[in-house]
Amino acid sequence: CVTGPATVIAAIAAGRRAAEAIGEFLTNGYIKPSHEDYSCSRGSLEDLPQAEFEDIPNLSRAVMAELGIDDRFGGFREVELGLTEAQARAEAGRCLTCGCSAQNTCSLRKEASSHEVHFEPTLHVRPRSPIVRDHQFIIRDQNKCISCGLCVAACAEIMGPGVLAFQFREGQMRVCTSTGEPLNMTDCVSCGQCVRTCPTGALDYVRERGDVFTAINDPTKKVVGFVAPAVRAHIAKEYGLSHMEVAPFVAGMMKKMGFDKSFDFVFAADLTIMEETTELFDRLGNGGVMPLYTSCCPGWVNYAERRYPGILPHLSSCKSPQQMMGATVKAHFAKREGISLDDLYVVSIVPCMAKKSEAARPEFAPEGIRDVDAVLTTTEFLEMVQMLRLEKEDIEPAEFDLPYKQVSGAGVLFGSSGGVAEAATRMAVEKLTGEPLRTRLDFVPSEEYPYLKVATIEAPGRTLRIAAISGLGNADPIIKRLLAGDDMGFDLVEIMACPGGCINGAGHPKPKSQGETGIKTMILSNIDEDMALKDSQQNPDILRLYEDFYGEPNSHLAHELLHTTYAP
Ligand code: HC1
Ligand code: SF4
Repeated sequence: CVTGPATVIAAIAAGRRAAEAIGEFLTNGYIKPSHEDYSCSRGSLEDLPQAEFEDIPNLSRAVMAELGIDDRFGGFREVELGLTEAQARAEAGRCLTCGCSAQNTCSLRKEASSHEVHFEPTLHVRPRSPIVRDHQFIIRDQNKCISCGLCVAACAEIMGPGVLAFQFREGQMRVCTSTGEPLNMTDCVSCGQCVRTCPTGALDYVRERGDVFTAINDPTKKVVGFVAPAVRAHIAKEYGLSHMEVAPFVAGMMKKMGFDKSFDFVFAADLTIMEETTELFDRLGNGGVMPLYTSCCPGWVNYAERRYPGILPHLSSCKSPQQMMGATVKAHFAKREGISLDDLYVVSIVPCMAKKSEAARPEFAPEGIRDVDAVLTTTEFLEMVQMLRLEKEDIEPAEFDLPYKQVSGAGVLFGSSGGVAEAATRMAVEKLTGEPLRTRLDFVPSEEYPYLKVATIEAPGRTLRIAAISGLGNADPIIKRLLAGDDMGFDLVEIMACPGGCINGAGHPKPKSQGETGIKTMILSNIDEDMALKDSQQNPDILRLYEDFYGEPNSHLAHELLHTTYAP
């Protein structure tokens, strides 16, 4: 284990130099230590992959958490890590640092304790298997694996791709890919649910928070952050905030953390509705490929590209809100503020791991400059808050910034399953009737497929049939029927990879109790209910953006910046 006990030992062995390295990171941003800076109780760290020791953020977090050091930036340099070996071993007997924010409520620890398994303060040394890095963001460390099978079940039963399996290798039962290929060559959709469910940290993901700290601490950079709809649901729950307190709290948090500008991602959800609903009407009016399938969930897009390429013509050409926001900030905001793209650093804060791979796609880096420079999960964002030692009372509520300040309730609904379809329907109904839709969509479960929610809206001259489904495995039968020629009479179908939608994304910390999905859905619904601005198409800042920059939905410029194509 590198980020757990061995880190403690490494830090102790390196003594003051480690403390200084961490202090440097916390005060100045990300720095890379050299291998010679550390030594390890298991022999030379030279034996281990370099990349593991380049992640100072993990190191600092591990040391802080495991040594219980409660100090802020300035004083950190003064900390002496003078523990005895016995103390170090006692510390090492505590939890592995598994990337889990629920170490004290960890189900594995509870289960172990209920079976009278005691935590012995000894270092557990096993033969070391190399860390597997066969995916852009997911890291597998067999040394920590206890063969519980939760990742295999999450992938096959919760999500659907089913790309992980147990295989007997080198005398051990191990979790591998079912085809034996590297993970990035399989139908893995990068959702990260296997990582989220892993109770030991055997599966983990690459953090980008070090890069974000570096940008924040670089005086030449303007750091712009935007925060996704579902992140607020988690933060409201975590900090005990009411549904209307949470957005100003998050904006205040971002300002305190050092972001130069903070925007609400919901603005981009509104922009997506303008583009996607216009596309829907265009397809309906011009005999385009129908039904239209949503494309804002990158896990779903990955699944369609890898497993069902035949469905790609049905996917909306709209980029996701994350990529629309990034493209708009880099093209419109940069120009308006006179900021060179070299000095602008754009960070998205999301509940999703697949958004990391989405932002890294080459088509979203025109001329080699990414529209979104870094993607932080909710977990990473809260880890940064924790590293900065920011408490609830340190946060002054604030407003999101101009020019993307106003957002609609419809955009907030994006964060839970059915929300994208509902937001689009609000605009479609207004287009058809001239009147806003003031009731919530009455989704009912389909008789054939229990996870499929269907709503029918009667408008003058047209009946709209809308469907929503979450969990990729749940969507399989619908996709297969479509590919066999049966469109089931739908106009618009929303698919979200994670069950329940983004509120259940793997970028959130592990749930601490049952029923969290329901609570988070309710928070987003309540926000929509209490917002005066309900509809994306009525958002004054969106209308101004079209007037000043894009012209109209689906304009030439909008197509260039806000739409994309898919690759089978
Ligand atoms: Fe989602 Fe979306 S709703 S994909 O679930 O369309 O991550 O919250 O940010 O892009 O807006 C996630 C959430 C998110 C996008 C939006
Ligand atoms: Fe399966 Fe998602 Fe993990 Fe990929 S990231 S292996 S699809 S659970």
